[in-house]
Amino acid sequence: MTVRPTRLLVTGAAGFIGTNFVRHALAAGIDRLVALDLLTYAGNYANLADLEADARFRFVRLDVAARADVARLVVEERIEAIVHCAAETHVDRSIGDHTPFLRTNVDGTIALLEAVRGQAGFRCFLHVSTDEVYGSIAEGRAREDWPTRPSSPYAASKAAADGFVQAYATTHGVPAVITRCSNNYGPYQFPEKVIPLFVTNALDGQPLPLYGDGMNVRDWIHVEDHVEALWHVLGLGETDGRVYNVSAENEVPNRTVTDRILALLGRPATLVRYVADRPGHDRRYALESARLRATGWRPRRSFDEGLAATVDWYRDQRPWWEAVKSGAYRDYYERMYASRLRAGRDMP
Ligand code: NAD
Ligand code: TDX
Repeated sequence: MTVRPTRLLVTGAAGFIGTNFVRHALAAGIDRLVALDLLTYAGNYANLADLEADARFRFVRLDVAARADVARLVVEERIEAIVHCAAETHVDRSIGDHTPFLRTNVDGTIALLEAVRGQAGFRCFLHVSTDEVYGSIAEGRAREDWPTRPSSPYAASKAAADGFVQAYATTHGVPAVITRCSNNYGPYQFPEKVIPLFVTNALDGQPLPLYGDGMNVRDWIHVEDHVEALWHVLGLGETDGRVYNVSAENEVPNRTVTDRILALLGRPATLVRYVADRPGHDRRYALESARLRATGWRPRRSFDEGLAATVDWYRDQRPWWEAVKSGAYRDYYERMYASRLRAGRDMP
């Protein structure tokens, strides 16, 4: 029985999955948790502010790609494991400008690997990756031994980072494991991603910009099931660079997700606008998670109950998302959607 590391560094801690993981690890009794985040547009310190009262918790604003600072922090805090969530994560933004994706997702991951390489007492680098590295899945569900075929610059940067993690495990003996999870939804998700975007737009009676024919399929998992999987993997003690897919094996077309959100909020279908598609838009994601399930992990939330709870969370947390949707977000929204919405159609 492997003992889970007790001194953790969580990168990207003020983002969606980072916030949920930090809260989970503290509630589960971790001894020390250092939360690192650069607080880019996607990072929100308010998500973590109440945790400063906990003596086990420390927040550090830092760029993961700042090698010397990251290396110093790892030594100073006697870090035993890293849960690496920090990344540029939005596919649409990566199409416009790949450069921050290369810097954070690839250089940043290498900086962390360099920081822990050869460190006595370091036990696990958990790289939080994505199903998008497999590309669009025409049939069946992707397994861990499938080749990576990234379609977007975002996915290419994540696949490259996965490769570096495996290379450092093989060449330098860095203890590492990779998780590839499907699409997450739940509390604290930045409203550029489809579910929080559509929920908050619907709450405000604004149009929901559905890409293409709305029939692209995503494999949805509640974020709490994902962070439970990360916590579980940390306890397995697997450190040879192996990959675990994380999925609820729940494939849903975007149009169905949209209909369910509207039904939960009692809003009309006339809010839906079919807009010009995302270039290179992967048609379908589907992951097989038998390898992880064989170790004892199971997702616990159904999509219906998880989506209803998520819609309730956004309904109750209007101040949280109104603050997030102000300022630079408005420019982003205008740039990304204004002309597409004008040219869009009400029905397919
Ligand atoms: P997010 O965009 O909500 O959060 C990313 C966080 O990283 C932000 O807090 C941001 O400030 C921080 N960050 C960005 N650049 C940084 C830098 N250079 N240095 C330090 N911090 C930096 O993303 P998320 O949805 O929480 O995703 C977390 C991880 O999970 C990512 O690696 C992503 O690829 C992966 N993932 C996400 C999903 C999903 O559906 N959201 C699914 C599978 C995998
Ligand atoms: O306005 C929109 N309209 C729309 O129809 C947006 C933002 C998205 N979509 C569609 C595109 C996708 O088919 O909804 C689906 C989900 O899109 P996103 O929320 O942008 O997620 P996706 O591109 O699938 O990637 C997500 O899952 C895997 C995360 O953003 C990644 O970080 C993660 O790795």
